[in-house]
Order: sequence, then structure tokens, then C-alpha cells
Amino acid sequence: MSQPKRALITGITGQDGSYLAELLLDKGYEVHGIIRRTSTFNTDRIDHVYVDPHSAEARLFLHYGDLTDGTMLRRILEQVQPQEVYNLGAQSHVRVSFDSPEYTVDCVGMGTLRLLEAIRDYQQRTGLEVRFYQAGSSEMFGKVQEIPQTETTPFYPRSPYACAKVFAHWQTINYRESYDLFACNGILFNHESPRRGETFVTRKITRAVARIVAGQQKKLYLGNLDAKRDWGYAKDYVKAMWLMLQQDKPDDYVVATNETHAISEFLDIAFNHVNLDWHDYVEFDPRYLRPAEVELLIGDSTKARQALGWEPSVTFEELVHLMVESDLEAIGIRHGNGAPSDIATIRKEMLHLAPQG
Ligand code: NDP
Ligand code: GDR
Repeated sequence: MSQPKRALITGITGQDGSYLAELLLDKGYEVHGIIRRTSTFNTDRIDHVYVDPHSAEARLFLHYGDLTDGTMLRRILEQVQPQEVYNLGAQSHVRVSFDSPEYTVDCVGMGTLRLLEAIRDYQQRTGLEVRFYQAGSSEMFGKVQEIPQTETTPFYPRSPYACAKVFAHWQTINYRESYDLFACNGILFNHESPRRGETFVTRKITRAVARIVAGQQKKLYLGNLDAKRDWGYAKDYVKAMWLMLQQDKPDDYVVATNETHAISEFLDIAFNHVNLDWHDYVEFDPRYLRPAEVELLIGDSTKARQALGWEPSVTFEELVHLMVESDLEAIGIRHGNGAPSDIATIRKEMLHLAPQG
């Protein structure tokens, strides 16, 4: 019997890491993830796929490590001997990166370089190929140079986070060209889900909707409501990561829905879903403004659609409904007919609610 493929994921405890781990386990991979030592458990998003490593069925293994610690990265790489490495670990909050620029750049920028260096040495020493995925971001486009944004749109990063991602992007290309590494950059536009961190604007809104309905919160404080984002569903986006590493040649791809929406549109759909008007609840707090804002992002994912056969499966409206429903469930309130928060049920419910004729 052939050995299962082994993948190593940094950032496995995050939104994307958890969906990617599920996807790879479904495909029969042995999955290894790097987690940070914390004083309380931080594995909520992957607990449902975790099996005690003493069990013969175990195919998910966790290793303590950190992108700021190159020695640990090398050690884990030697131990795991993965065929694929997905670099998803990051201090990924743009606003926080202004407060903590040195750490953000160390983890996001230098962390990627440390990992690339470790892979380069490992590959040269063993002769074994390691395919590498770098979690690039639409934030790299920053101040709009071109609409929509494609793989050839110039970068104009507007935060320490985005600057570090640009550095990581170019390092990835350099390692591909210098050392013949199978290294790909995904340039992923915003993607969300019920597992999205609670301080990103989408989840902050859907969680607040549920808490307002439950009487646990009266107001929702937000910053700039005019910013526009190209929002997709995280579960769709991790498929694109995997597809990139299955191609004959390494390349870079924009992954996006090709639609943009203002935060106020997200608010409309989320609050309307529970028959509330967001204007009655949302207050402005300048604390949530950024020193420099990215006003408009809209991707053109034609290349990924044509070369990878990838496409998004969930619409913007479905995504908002999915997230609101999930937060209502989490708080113990079941909206409408008590439907669970899966996409098939959301679709049925939307058809039912759609104005007839
Ligand atoms: P999350 O913030 O949900 O997850 C980030 C992950 O990185 C967590 O597992 C976190 O661990 C880990 N991490 C943080 N710091 C370090 C460190 N120093 N060393 C090792 N691991 C660390 O992000 P997402 O899942 O949303 O995003 C995944 C990747 O994709 C990130 O690199 C992000 O920048 C990028 N990206 C995300 C987009 C999005 O819309 N979601 C769009 C484009 C790019 P812990 O749980 O311990 O905090
Ligand atoms: P973003 O996501 O910065 O695009 O980065 P976020 O949800 O944080 O912000 C989106 C837009 O909403 C505005 N905004 C607020 N944002 C937050 N977090 N909180 C608020 O209260 C608030 N009010 C308004 C922001 O100003 C911004 O314009 C995400 C991250 O996942 C990155 O890691 C990833 O690279 C990019 O998406 C693509």
C-alpha cells in the first residue's frame, strides 16, 4: 500500500488552517500542523478532526512551533518530511499590525523567509521535493492602482501587515526562480466563514446581530463603513490553495469572487436577516479606523478559474446568512424554522423568503 501524502500547515488553528486540514484529511493526507504554546487551549477550530495520536486512526498531528523561531521550523520539517507545506500562519489583523509592526513583520515577512530557507536546505540535502504555498493577500494591492486587481496589478501596501506580505510574496518568487522550488503565491481576497476571528468586521457584525437578538448587546461600534471588499467563503478558498500545489508548474494566482460590496451592504443583509435595521444599533468609534485605509478591493480571478478550474460556490448574500445563522445557533437562538447553519439549508430558506412573482 502506498504511503499517504504528508502536508505541513502553519496557522492550522486559524480559520483557513482548520478548513484546509479538513480538506486534506478528506483527501487521505497525513496532516501536520504547527501550533503555538498557549496557557489555554487554542485548538477549538480543529478539535472535531483531532484524534488521539496514540490511536492507529490518527492522521492529524500537532507540533509546537512559531514562525519567529527558525530552529523549531527546521526541526519540524526534518521530523515531518512533508511533500507539501502551506504557510498560513500570521498575525493577520491589519489594524493590529499598526500597533505591533515589528512583531507582525517578523512573523509574516521573516517567518516566511525562515520557512523558505529551511525548505531550501532540506530539499537540497535530501533531494526530496517540497511544494510550498504562501498565503498572500489582496491587502498587498492596498491603494488602488487598477480595477479589478489581477496577478499583474502593481502592489501598493498600506499597512505593516501588507508590507510584510509583499516581502513574503517576492521571497517566494525568488526561491522559485533561484532554487527551483515549487513555490506558489495565492493572492487571496477576503474570505469569511462562521470560523472567522471575532475581531474581523464580518464576524464582528454577525456575532453582534446574534447578541443583540439575545439581548446581550445594545450597540455595535464600528470604524469606516465605506470600505469595499471582495468577500468569499473560506471553505472555497482553501480548495484553491490545494489546487495550486497539484499543477505541473508553480505559479501565482488571484483568488476572488470578482464582486465588491461595502460594509454597509453587509450590515443591511445581516440585520435584515433578523428583521432589524442596523442604523438603530451601529455607532461610530474612531478607534477602529486605520492610519491608512484600503478603500476598494475587487479581484479578477480569471486565471485561477481557467488554470485551476476553481470557482466560488457561495454568493455574498448566502455567506452573510450563513454567518448570522451560525452565530444565532452558537448563542442558543435558532432563527426562523430552526434551520441549522449549513449552506444547503440557507439556500432553501433564501428561496422561501425571496419575494414571489
Ligand atoms: P487567522 O488569523 O484566523 O489564523 C492565523 C493563524 O496563524 C493562527 O493559527 C495563529 O495561531 C497562527 N499564528 C499567528 N502568529 C503565529 C506565529 N508567530 N507563528 C506561527 N503561527 C502563528 O488567519 P486566516 O486563517 O484568516 O488566514 C490564514 C492566512 O491567510 C494568514 O496568513 C492571513 O494573513 C492570510 N490571508 C487571509 C485572508 C482572509 O481573508 N482570511 C485573505 C488573504 C490572506 P493562534 O491560533 O495561536 O493565534
Ligand atoms: P481586512 O479585514 O482589513 O480587509 O483584512 P477586516 O475585516 O479587519 O476589515 C475590513 C474593512 O472593515 C473596516 N472596518 C472594520 N474592521 C474591523 N476589523 N473592525 C471594525 O470595527 C471595523 N469597522 C470598519 C476596516 O477599516 C476595513 O476597511 C482581512 C484579514 O483577514 C487579512 O489578514 C487579509 O489579508 C485581508 O482580509 C485580505
